[in-house]
Amino acid sequence: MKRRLLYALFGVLATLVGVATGHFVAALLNPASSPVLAVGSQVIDLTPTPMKEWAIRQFGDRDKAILIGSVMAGVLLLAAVAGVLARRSLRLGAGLLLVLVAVAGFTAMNRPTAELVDVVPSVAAAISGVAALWLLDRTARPAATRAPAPTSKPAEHPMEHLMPGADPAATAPSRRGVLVATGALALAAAALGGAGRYIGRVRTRLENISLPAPADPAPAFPTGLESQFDGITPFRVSNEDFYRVDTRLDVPIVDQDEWTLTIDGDVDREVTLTYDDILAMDLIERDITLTCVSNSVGGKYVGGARWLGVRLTDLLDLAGVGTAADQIFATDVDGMTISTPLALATDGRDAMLAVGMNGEVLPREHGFPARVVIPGLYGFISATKWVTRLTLTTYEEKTAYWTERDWATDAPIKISSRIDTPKALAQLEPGEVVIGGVAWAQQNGGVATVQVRIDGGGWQDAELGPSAGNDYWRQWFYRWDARDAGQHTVAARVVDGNGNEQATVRATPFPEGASGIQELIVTVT
Ligand SMILES: Nc1nc2c(c(=O)[nH]1)N[C@H]1C(S)=C(S)[C@@H](COP(=O)(O)O)O[C@H]1N2
Ligand SMILES: [Mo]
Repeated sequence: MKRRLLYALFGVLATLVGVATGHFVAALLNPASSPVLAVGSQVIDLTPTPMKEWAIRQFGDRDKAILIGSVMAGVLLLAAVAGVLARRSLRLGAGLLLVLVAVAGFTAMNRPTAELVDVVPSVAAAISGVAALWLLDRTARPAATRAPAPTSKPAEHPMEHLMPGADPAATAPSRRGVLVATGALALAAAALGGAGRYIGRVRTRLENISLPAPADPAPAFPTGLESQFDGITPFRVSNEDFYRVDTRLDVPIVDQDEWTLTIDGDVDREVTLTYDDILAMDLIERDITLTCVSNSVGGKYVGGARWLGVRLTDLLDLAGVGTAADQIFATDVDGMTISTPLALATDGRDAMLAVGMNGEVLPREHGFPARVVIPGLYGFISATKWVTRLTLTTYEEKTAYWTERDWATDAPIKISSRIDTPKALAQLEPGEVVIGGVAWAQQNGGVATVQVRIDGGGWQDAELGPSAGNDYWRQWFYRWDARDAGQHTVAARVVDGNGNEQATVRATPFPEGASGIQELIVTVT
């Protein structure tokens, strides 16, 4: 029993060595070809929509960490089985390990943009994992049984070589040897894993790029309400704090000198532009609020930023759009696709291909070298990050990633408000309580009013913070005279410039965005 446990540990350790080696080699070649990431990404793509929804609801931002964790847990369980098998037969154990790596390698090679080199990390993982298992097995096996000396009498029982030898002193495995080998391999795995992460971080620095000034700059950015009231989301969300939603486990590392953007499909002439070509065009600067279809009412997948980029219509004009197309089918570096209704993207709104965010080079998390940003549409039908291709085509002809998963194709953002302060279930001192948050609408109406309702009474107008245009959210606050001790409900809604009120009907994020009124309970002490 004890030996079985020891061998289970061997299997796990050998696998960790393999995974760390694969991750390290991938960091040098192509981070996305790391066996763990390849398998994780595949799992994301294969996960049914309701389960994905559940994971986002359940785990929020940690959904990816939990996914990688679960994949690793599953793999390590199988690794332990491989170890136990290796006690009986090293070949069998190593065979199971190889099957595991083969699945990962196959997955890595199956990604749409995979190249032949992407198999290298998996091969490295296989070699080092099996070598580690062999080494561990060698140190743990009694000497006499490792290399059965040619004897006149062949073994009669297949298990005989596992039975205790005649001279226990000569054949007993050295406990120290096992300890040393285990320790050394654990260290090696940690070192390789750490080095892989370090290389990954170094490779993601973008310090040396400088962006040109906009030909069409945005006006000076007003001071937000966060300077007056604690707890209201900053009017502009920093790049570090900006929400991130995508199907990627790691951050794609795209070399701007190798990157190109191609505009093809139903066009007069196919156009391919380099990063420098884009930077040489007239750049516009705009304050635009981005939000995710997966945001629940009151949720955090929404943010305001200042974007720098070229007008989408300027790009499309270079290619000359034909008459048949009704969608822009965008493809990212990894082959992931997002489709946008052509009519909405070209109706005069400030749709752009962004290269800068909040005065900095577009961060890798948010789509470096370039991403699409379109006001008024949810990110999943507009905001393609790491974009490499815009294909003018029809919905009939081509189906994008989320369309295949039954999400809507036409999904304008729903007008909504969020209460940032007080927090749900807050305990409040009696007296004046500032209720505050953010609200957003469509560009044709903008946020006209935000209203607050206490304990189901009438809707009271809140005060709005400064405006940065209709494509951008507004902050708001309301001074509530909280006199009566006990529980109270606080609700908020937005009304847009066309008189449309935020919908009261509750809808889930799937398939075209959540709706309803956010209401929270607080206690006045
Ligand atoms: N390449 C790519 N672009 C993508 C996605 C993605 O998964 N892959 N997710 C989209 C979704 S659902 C949203 S809401 C926005 C989020 O952009 P952010 O992560 O910069 O906030 O990016 C969009 N662009
Ligand atoms: Mo999204």
